[in-house]
Amino acid sequence: MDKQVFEALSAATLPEKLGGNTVLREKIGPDFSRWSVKEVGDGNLNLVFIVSGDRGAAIVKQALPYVRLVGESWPLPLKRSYFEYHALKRQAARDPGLVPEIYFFDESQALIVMEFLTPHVILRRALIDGRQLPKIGRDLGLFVARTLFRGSDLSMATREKKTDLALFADNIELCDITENLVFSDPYFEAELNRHTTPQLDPIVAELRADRDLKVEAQRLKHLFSAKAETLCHGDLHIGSVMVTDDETRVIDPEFAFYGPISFDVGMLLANFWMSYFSQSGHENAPSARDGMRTYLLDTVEVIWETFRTEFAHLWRTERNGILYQASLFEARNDPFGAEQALDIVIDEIWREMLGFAGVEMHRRILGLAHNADFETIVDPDRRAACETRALKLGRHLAVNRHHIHSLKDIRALAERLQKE
Ligand code: SR1
Ligand code: MG
Repeated sequence: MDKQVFEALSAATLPEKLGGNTVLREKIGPDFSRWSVKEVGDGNLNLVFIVSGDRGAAIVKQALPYVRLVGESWPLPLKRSYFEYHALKRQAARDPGLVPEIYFFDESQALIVMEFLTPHVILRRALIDGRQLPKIGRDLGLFVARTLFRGSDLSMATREKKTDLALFADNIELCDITENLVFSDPYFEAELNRHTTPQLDPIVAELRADRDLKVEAQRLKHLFSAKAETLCHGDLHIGSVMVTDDETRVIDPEFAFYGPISFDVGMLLANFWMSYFSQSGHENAPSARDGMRTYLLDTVEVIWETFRTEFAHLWRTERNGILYQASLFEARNDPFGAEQALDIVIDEIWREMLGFAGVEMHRRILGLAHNADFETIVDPDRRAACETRALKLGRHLAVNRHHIHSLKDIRALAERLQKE
């Protein structure tokens, strides 16, 4: 295969194009004429193939030079594959076992060959189906704490961090997508917006006229663009997580960038709250999914508590970067100084995290990129009822984030909205 000229693969061309690759032959089987290939990509951007053969299987993920969801009219650079590769490498080092193993990366073809996860399914699909996964709360809480702490100035050597910051600073186009699609478009009549439920028109008009909400969304955008604190996954929704009852894997960090620690945490929790409100659109009888709803709110609490506890543990045991150096406090024989600083740092993450969660809930209903939790609810009245509750909680989180002090309060509001 010509290393210089990019060529999009298809199920038909893949065996011949990649059949000479020694890594693939070893993983899949030496005779590529016996490989079977299935394109399974259902995301917004890329091609994803499962390639299987006599020896085993692998995933081949290839970026396209445009946004798959929209088409060639929206070009998007292939280099996102390079950022995904580098992010996966760093995440594997920072929280071993939580991301798929990479077998091979070809920069010119924007192609990553990686472990085929089976019998894993996408977490979003599992939650729509009403499945309760016992390990995800703890696994995801640890993942965010470890990757976000260990990718920051709290942990990294300053030269290494600044070099890495420069590397990921070039992921401009994908940050641009988030800057527009998450923080701005939902709050005015942007061209790409689509809300598929006309019953939402009145609340959409209300939100777009809400000055406090728009100001908060821009303050959050300011944090997103300016607070280069750590290497974020950048698109940590429940479609970026694959699960079995025993295993959790985080995939797809092509939106990786240096941003606020709170960003990934907020995106993740928002997706559990949306799943919570979508459940009544998938149940056959009222209260049929009460257990699932309780599980989802419990999982939010497990994620946050695990994140907080692990972050505090890493703060006490691995704080070797340029921030809040232990020597600063120890020299003064002040063991409580670092604990006081930790409380302040966690409190700031909490307040930012709530805001990011709020705008993520809005953009998945009002913007371009929707999620299947709501989209697969066939009855538009039921869908509108579910989406309205999510929009209301999102508004509360974004606007009142400085006055919300516990997940118990958010739980009470979510349960109240659910009964409306
Ligand atoms: C044009 S890309 C739309 C969305 O898909 C990705 O998964 C990100 O969430 C992005 O915002
Ligand atoms: Mg993705």
